[in-house]
Amino acid sequence: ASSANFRLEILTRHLTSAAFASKAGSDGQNLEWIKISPEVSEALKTGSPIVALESTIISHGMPYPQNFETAKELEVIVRKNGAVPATIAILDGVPCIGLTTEELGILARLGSKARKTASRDIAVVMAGRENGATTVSATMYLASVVGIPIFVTGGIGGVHRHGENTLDISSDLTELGNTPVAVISAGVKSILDIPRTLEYLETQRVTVAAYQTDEFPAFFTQTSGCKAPARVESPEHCARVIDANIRLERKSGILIAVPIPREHSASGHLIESAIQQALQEAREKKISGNAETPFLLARVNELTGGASLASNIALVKNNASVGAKIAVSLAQLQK
Ligand code: PSU
Ligand code: MN
Repeated sequence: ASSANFRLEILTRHLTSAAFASKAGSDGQNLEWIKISPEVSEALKTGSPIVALESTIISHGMPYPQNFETAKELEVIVRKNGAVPATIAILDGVPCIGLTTEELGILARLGSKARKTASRDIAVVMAGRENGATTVSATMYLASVVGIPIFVTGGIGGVHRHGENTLDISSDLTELGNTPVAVISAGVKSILDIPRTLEYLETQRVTVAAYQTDEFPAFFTQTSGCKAPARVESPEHCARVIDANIRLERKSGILIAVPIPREHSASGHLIESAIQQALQEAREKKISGNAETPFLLARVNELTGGASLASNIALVKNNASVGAKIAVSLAQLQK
């Protein structure tokens, strides 16, 4: 009964969105407020597995053309593992759930000219008919609006170092506290304060589990020195955790932390020292707020001669494969 309810809920949400969309489109401005691709729309109707993907990672997280190649490859990996990819972004003010290859290309070429769009920014980007690359918080929110329960990314935002003074805590964490979507990531980067990030996730009631490990991973490295609150062993195990949260009607999200594959973690310590230098430079240049994460990512990539980018691409691909398998298991559980 629970699975039938869940599917009904997804369908209702979807129909509601579609109704809103056509309403918005008939007001003479020819502007739909949300656009769901035909493929994603069909998958929502039939209860087929879907994986949401974010777009800030494309625009601000990686340089062109690697960002475009990666965006396309992630979709291929999701499909190979039996799920439908739904990359989410805002184009000309319209939140889009599922992008065409051409649209992925537009976003990849726009790079940081697209606005980095967190949850709070969605309305502004819509009203201004801008192009917005959605962060983890905005992507989660839009995925939940249409009823997609699983979302794959590289790393989430967190409590910044010195966050206890600056209050710079990514809205990814509060969105995780308020939006019932499971986020598959490689943990958080050590550009952030990992112990405080874990504390804050607990405060936000987020279910956090590490995949096949006891430790919470630190993005470029498999370990962070912090123990994960829970451990999951397989895609089926993850799906059971997600299914339990859905049955409980918990309104908060889930974070599944998948360590970077061992064969790609070799340069982890080299990258770690680059991170220290980049943090120092960010402080000297007084870079803060939402410019900090993109600055650090780009600078670490320069300092490591591209090694961090290669690791980043490898771990996101791995997350896409794990995430798609979880989506397939979840769809089976809810049949
Ligand atoms: N961490 C990464 N790569 C990224 C981001 C974070 O390793 O691309 C992006 C994600 O979109 C994340 C956002 O949601 O940065 C967090 O930004 P902020 O710290 O400003 O909240
Ligand atoms: Mn911030």
